[in-house]
Amino acid sequence: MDRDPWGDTVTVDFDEGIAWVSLNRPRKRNAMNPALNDEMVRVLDQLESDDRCQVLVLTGAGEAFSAGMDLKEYFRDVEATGSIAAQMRVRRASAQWQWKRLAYFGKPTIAMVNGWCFGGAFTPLVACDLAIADERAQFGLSEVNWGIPPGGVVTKALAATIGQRDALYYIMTGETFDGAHAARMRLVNEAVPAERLRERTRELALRLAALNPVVLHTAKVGYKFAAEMTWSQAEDYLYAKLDQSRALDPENGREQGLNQFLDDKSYRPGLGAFDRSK
Ligand code: ACO
Ligand code: V55
Repeated sequence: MDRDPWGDTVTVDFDEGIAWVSLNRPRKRNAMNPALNDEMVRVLDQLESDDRCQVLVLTGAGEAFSAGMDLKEYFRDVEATGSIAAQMRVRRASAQWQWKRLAYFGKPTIAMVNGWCFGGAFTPLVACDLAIADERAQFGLSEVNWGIPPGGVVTKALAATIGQRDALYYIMTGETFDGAHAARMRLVNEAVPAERLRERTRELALRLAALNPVVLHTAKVGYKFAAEMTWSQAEDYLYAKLDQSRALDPENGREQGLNQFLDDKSYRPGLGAFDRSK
């Protein structure tokens, strides 16, 4: 397995087309400080054009996925500088990787929630296309517990996944819930026992890695943008996405798919994908 030396707040391990990206401040429960946010912007930038990354898995080193924003370095220390420009800069880097870059990343993304997931960590969690959690991982919107309403786009991310009753319950009480409950609320796709977490994530990642990357990218980006459009805009945009996918696809997958079903009769699209190797 390759491992690249990026910096010390994030690690990336490459294996089988999967880039396993770990937030790496285990002694601070992977709390996101400005250094980690800056490093994640660079990591996503590089992985976007790295062929060893067909699918990105985001997880955390040690016991935590991420304990949210670093209350000392992201809030107190930045405020202590008294500089509005400094505050804007750290907020921008944070938003940059946590949702702007991650949500529209050029390859499929899976959040593998291995432990604690608090506050600001909900943003990259929801920005990932899919999510698998350890059934015993603990989640919480702990902002109210220490005295702020959820900021950034944390609340927006909740609104994009779970329903209003559950969202307001956890936003307003700050209570924790486990991975199994996160799956019931559809904050994550599935919750599995800790010992199956990595294997289940790997299996899902390999399935995605086997599919046509241009089609997957246009499909996911199409879904995310269309969700914010009117129906008429969405119709026009999604047809444009369809044509873009066809124009960009070096494999000419659409023709292959049609030929193998209609002419060769070698597979059924309803039951699985066509053979990309032909
Ligand atoms: N910001 C800054 N430091 C943190 C954070 C954080 N979000 N989370 C953990 N740490 C630090 C602790 O201060 C401690 O540092 P130290 O060893 O230098 O004293 C170290 O990480 C280990 O933390 P413990 O609390 O000792 O670890 P424990 O395993 O007992 O508890 C837990 C883990 C529950 C995650 C706890 O650390 C915690 O409550 N963290 C804060 C969670 C939170 O509310 N995050 C902010 C959400 S709001 C937002 O993101 C905007
Ligand atoms: C939060 C997250 C932020 C922020 C303020 O509630 C609060 C979490 C990711 O940025 O700037």
